[in-house]
Amino acid sequence: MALNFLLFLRLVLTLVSAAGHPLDPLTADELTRAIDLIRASPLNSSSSLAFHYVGLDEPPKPAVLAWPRSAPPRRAFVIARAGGATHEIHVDLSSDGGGLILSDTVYRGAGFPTFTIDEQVAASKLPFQYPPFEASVARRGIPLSDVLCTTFSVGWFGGEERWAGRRVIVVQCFVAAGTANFYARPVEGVTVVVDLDAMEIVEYEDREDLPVPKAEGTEYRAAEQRPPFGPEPKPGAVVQPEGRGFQVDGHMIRGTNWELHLSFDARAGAVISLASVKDSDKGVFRLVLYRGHVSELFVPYMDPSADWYFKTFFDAGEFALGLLTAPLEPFTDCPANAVFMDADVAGVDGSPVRNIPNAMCVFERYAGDVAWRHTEVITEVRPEVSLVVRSAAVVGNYDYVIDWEFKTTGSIKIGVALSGILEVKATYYSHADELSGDAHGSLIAGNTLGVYHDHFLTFRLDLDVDGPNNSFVKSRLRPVRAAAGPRRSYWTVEKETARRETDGSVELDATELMVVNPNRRTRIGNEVGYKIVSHGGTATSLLDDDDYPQQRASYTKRQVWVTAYDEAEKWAAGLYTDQSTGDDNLAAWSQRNREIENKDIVLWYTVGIHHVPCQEDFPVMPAVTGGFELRPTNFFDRNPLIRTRPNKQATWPNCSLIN
Ligand SMILES: *[C@@H]1O[C@H](CO)[C@@H](O)[C@H](O)[C@H]1NC(C)=O
Ligand SMILES: *[C@@H]1O[C@H](CO)[C@@H](O)[C@H](O)[C@H]1NC(C)=O
Ligand SMILES: *[C@@H]1O[C@H](CO)[C@@H](O)[C@H](O)[C@H]1NC(C)=O
Ligand SMILES: [Cu+2]
Repeated sequence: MALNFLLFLRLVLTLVSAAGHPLDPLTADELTRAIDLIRASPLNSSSSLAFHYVGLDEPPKPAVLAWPRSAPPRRAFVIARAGGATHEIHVDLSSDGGGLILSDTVYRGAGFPTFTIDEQVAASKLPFQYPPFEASVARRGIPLSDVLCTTFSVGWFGGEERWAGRRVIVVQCFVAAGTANFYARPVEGVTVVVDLDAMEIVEYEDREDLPVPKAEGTEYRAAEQRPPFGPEPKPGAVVQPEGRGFQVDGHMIRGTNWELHLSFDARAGAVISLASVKDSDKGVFRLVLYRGHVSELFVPYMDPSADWYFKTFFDAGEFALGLLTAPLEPFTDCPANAVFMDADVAGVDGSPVRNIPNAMCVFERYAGDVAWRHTEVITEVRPEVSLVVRSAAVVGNYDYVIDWEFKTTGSIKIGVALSGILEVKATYYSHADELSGDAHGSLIAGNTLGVYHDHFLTFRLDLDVDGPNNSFVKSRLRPVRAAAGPRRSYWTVEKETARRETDGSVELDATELMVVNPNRRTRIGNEVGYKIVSHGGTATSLLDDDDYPQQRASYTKRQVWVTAYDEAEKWAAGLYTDQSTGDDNLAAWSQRNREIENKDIVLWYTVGIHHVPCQEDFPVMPAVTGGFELRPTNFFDRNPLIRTRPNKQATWPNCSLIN
């Protein structure tokens, strides 16, 4: 009987799990059903119905944690524009083949949803039927067929803009002739403002005939390079003769000592959930990160002139990092031992669904590094091996490679590598000596300025260290004057637990920052926790607090914020980021000053990079990296790798490369 019951139970569990994990992204079929339902609703009567976001309506945490005993209904959250209004629509997808619109509310607050790719493409084509633009291009002696235009968000500057209240985008253009690198050849001085709802040009400016930078030296394609060539590293590949150390089961990844759920969102890109680490001493998996993803990417440029002042981009909230995720190249973007995963996103006017092949890769990193070692007569060394989830978003000119690395030591390391092409400005100058003191950029090629700017990449990390109720502890190192003995000074540690959100935002300094679970202790009584370790990229914004872009991204004055968990607070610059005013951002939420001690809390970490461009960044930028680590601190009772055996001598394949 008992055996039969267990078999029955297993069957039930299998059936439930076959239906997928509650945090799985919407499938192509679910995306289509959500869109079709809205198309079949009265909203379809608006000829302008467009889908700006379609994604999983994330089930409440208790429902996710109750899975697979019970499964929450599958729901979609949709942001659509129809008849000039922004609609927030919740759709139930749980009934087979059908579905139901649960609610449809019009959003009337500040800001607009992320742009669709369709409307950006349509806007960037408008100048080509606009005679003043054709005249500007002709006056510069450029054939119109050589010109290519792209879109730039317009920002928000106090609501006094001529287009205030309307959804507009700026179109600027480049010369695509003679190079694959059109970003290096701006048609400087020409700014086109397009009303996206009316899809028409509402403003046009041609300020000055600056020279278009030459195509020479802008090529980065291997086939276009001429000798002498650069360094040519020998080919190499990571080989795992006994196979991979992790399994992929739907969206669950089970690695050497980590289990996690890997999802994908049109706005955030890769989303990590339920990351749990194996405690070999206790023989159990322990939850660390309930959910983590990129929340916002703020990139303000430092040129206040008429053509450039508005360039203060929110790449996640305005352009959607998931939509801009690029397929990863096997063997170069990811090592030979990687597994690739696709992602589905809603197509532009909702149909068809677009599949991004190789949107994410998962691999084990064997970099030949040491996890721990000691040599004393005997020699003991353990290799560092980690499980990496990688994706890359290409936001126009810039490429952002984002890595989530889960180490056998229990650390989670989050890294970002910035590459791609600088946003450049044409200038009359061709020599650095001609530049004035306040040029807003560096001369990086003839007639080409690399404009100063920042990158602020904010991560939302809902840490649930051994359970949802956590605290944020700041350990200050305080220098002390010695009262007695030969020493005159030393330092000691003063711990302070943040009680409310005002204590939860900090600038990184000598303080050790930890998220602990005060309800769980190690055998010898320390609170279990994870500390934050910075790995470069700790810049904070230097803009004045009353500057408009800074009001919108006011949270970039501090690297670390801790807030009370609220499922509505996911996007650091607000849900509606295009033309946002800063009234719905991380800093504003924090001002509510909720209690954060022994509560479900969310950690926000911003990787910040001030970028003073240099010649090596041209014509394409060698990756600049930054990141941070969440490192177990009194989480395990001892070094979790103590019983890890050293790598045994593997039977390597007979590989002709060796000879
Ligand atoms: C929605 O409207 C379009 C025209 O705007 C029409 O072609 C289409 O059939 C409509 N779809 C539904 C499901 O009513
Ligand atoms: C977390 O704390 C809240 C009170 O703030 C309490 O109601 C809840 O039971 C706690 N949850 C756990 C899992 O300890
Ligand atoms: C590799 O294989 C070739 C033939 O397949 C053999 O001649 C050679 O001895 C092998 N080398 C090693 C190192 O096993
Ligand atoms: Cu940069």
